[in-house]
Amino acid sequence: MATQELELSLLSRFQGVSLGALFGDCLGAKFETNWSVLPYEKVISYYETIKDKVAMGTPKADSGFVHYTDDTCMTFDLAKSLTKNRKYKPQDVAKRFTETFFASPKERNYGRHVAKVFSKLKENSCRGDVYKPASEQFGGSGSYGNGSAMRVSPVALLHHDNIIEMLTLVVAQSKLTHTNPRGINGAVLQALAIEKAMTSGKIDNAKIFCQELLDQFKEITPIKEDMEIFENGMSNVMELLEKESEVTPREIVSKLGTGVLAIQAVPPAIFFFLHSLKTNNVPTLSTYNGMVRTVLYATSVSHDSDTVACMAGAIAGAYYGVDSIPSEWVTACEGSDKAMKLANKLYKMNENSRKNKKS
Ligand code: F2R
Ligand code: MG
Ligand code: MG
Repeated sequence: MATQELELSLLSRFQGVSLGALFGDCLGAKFETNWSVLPYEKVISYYETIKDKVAMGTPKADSGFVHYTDDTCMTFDLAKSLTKNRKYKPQDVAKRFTETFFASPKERNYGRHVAKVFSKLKENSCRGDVYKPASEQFGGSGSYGNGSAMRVSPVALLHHDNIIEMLTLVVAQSKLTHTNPRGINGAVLQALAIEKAMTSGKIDNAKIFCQELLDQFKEITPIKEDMEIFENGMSNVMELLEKESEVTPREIVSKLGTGVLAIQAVPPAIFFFLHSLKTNNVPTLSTYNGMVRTVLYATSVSHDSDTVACMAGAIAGAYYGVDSIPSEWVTACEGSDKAMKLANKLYKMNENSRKNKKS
C-alpha cells in the first residue's frame, strides 16, 4: 500500500465510510435479486460501463443515476436524525424510517418482514413505545436479518473514539427494527470493524486484525446471548484468510453465507475487506485499488450483494479514505452529495465531543 494511504486525515476516513457504504449499495443493487455467485467479469463489466457513461457525460449524471436501496435509505435516515437533533431521539428515527419506507415501499427493496414494523409504527404515528413493533417480529423472537448492521455506519462515525457510547447507541437503534441478539450483535460487530479499520495504520496481517476484532467484540458487546454463532463466523473468516489466494467463491458462500441474515453478512463483509488487502489475492481484480477490489469482490460473491458490499464498502472506506472511490462512481451514485454532507456533519460533531472530553 502507498505511504499516502497510511497518512489519511480522519475527515477523509469519515467521508470514505459514508461514500464507501453508498458505493457498495449502489453497485450491489443491480445484482441483489440474482442471489447467486456471479463471474467477476459480469460485475466488472457493469462497473466499467457506469464509469464510461459518466466519462462521456451521458446520461446526465448530476443527481446520480445508479440508485440506492433500503440500506442507504435507513443509513441516511439515521444519520439525518442524529445530526439534526444532535442526539439520539428514538421517536424521530422511527418516524424517518417509517416515512421513507412508505414513500417508496417497493422500489427500495426493503426486507420482507421489516415492513410490518413500519406499518405498526405508522398506526401509532410513531408515538409511545417505538421499540414494541420490532419486539413482536417473528413470534416475539425479533429479527436477526442484516438490516440493523447495514445502516450502522453513522453511529460508528458519531462515536468514533468512544466505544462505550458507540455500542450503547448501536444497540438502541438496532432495537427499532431488530431485537434478536443475533441481529443486534451483527450491528455491534460491523460498527467495531469500521472503528478498527479507521484507527488502523497499514494492516500487515489480516488474520491478526480479525482475531483482535473478535476478541474486542467478545469482551465489549453488551449483548452476551448467542455469541458462539459470531465466534464461529469469525473463526471461519480467519480460516479462509489463511488460504490466501486459493479461496474460491463457493467456499466463501458455504463457510460464511453472504446472505440476508446478520451472521451471513457481517463476517463476509469483513472477509472481503481483509482478503482484498493484498493486490493479487483475487487476480481478476488486481488492476483495481483496494476499495474497488473490496466492493467488486463482495458484489460478485455475495448473495445479498447490495448489503454485503455496502458493509464491506464502509469498512474499506474507513481504511482507504474517500479518495479511493472512483470519481465517476461518486458522480453516478444517487445520494453522493448527501452522503458527503452527512459525513462532514458527523465529523464536526465527533470532533466537538472529542474536544469536550479532553477539556
Ligand atoms: N430483502 C432485500 N431484498 C430482497 C427483496 C425483497 C423483496 N422486497 C421481496 O419482498 O421479495 N433487501 C433488504 O433486506 C435485507 C435487510 O433485511 P432486514 O431489514 O433485516 O429485514 P427483515 O425482514 O427483518 O429480515 C430479513 C429476513 O431475514 C429472515 N429472518 C430474520 N429474522 C428471522 C427470525 N427470527 N426467524 C426466521 N427468519 C428470520 C427472514 O427471511 C427475513 O425476511 C437487506 O438485504 C436489504 O438490502
Ligand atoms: Mg438493500
Ligand atoms: Mg440487500
